[in-house]
Amino acid sequence: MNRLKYRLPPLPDDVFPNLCQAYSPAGLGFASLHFKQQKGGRGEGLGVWFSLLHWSLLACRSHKMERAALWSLVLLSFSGALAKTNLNEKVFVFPKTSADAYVLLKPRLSWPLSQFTLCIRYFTDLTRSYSIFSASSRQHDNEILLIKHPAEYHACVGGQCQVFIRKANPSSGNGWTSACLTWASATGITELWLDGEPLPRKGAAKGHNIPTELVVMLGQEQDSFGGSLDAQQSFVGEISDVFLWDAVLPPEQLRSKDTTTTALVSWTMLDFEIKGYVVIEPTIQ
Ligand SMILES: [Ca+2]
Repeated sequence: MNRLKYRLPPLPDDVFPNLCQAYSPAGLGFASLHFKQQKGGRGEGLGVWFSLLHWSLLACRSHKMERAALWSLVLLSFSGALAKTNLNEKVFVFPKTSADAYVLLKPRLSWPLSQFTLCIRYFTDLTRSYSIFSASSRQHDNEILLIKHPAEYHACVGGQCQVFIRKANPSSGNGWTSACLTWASATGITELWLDGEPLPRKGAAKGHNIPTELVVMLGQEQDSFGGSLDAQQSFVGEISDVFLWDAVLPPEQLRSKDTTTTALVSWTMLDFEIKGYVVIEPTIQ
């Protein structure tokens, strides 16, 4: 009796063969879309679901698998495609200088970006240059880049970089820096906010659109599409609260560090992959 309690619902007899027939071609279509856009883009998530559904239905038809097992496959495919992690109250620790430790983020852009806001918090005692956020495209290794040099920040969009200099001493007491970068294609205007305060605005890449196919990295600076990493620009320390929006957030929201707007990259629903020596730890301050 106990076993019955955990059984998944069976598919109705008349629906099952129709599903097999209807989803076989649809599954192939979505599967090909998936393999064409493996690096992210419209339809990838759907592609994963339907390709798994497709193969499970084919297997089911040819090998007469139990229908309950089919449901498990379908449910598994959905849960896998939706796996995202809430890293609230957690940080990525980058423990040491390296050219092979980083975190890949997967924003899954549905269309080219004509504007964005990037926010990130970090904690480091590095005195050399270090990358804070690096997104490369096939056209530009510095498609979106925020990098700190000893005396200045460089913010790049579409391969065009602007220098930002913070003259006032950092006011935050706990050593963490909160940085937000905004950019709008229509004007090219680029804003860098540090600890809730804006620096004088600059402009770059007016009229540019950021392509959907990006490799987004924390911890390293890319000098080619997904590679050419330099240990001397690697990040060592802690990174938290990473968000990327496809909008320029208004000043009041940037001042208050309000992250409630739906984001392409959200720290509370993060799709990521750790490469090399990077550790997730609870926040300690
Ligand atoms: Ca670069």
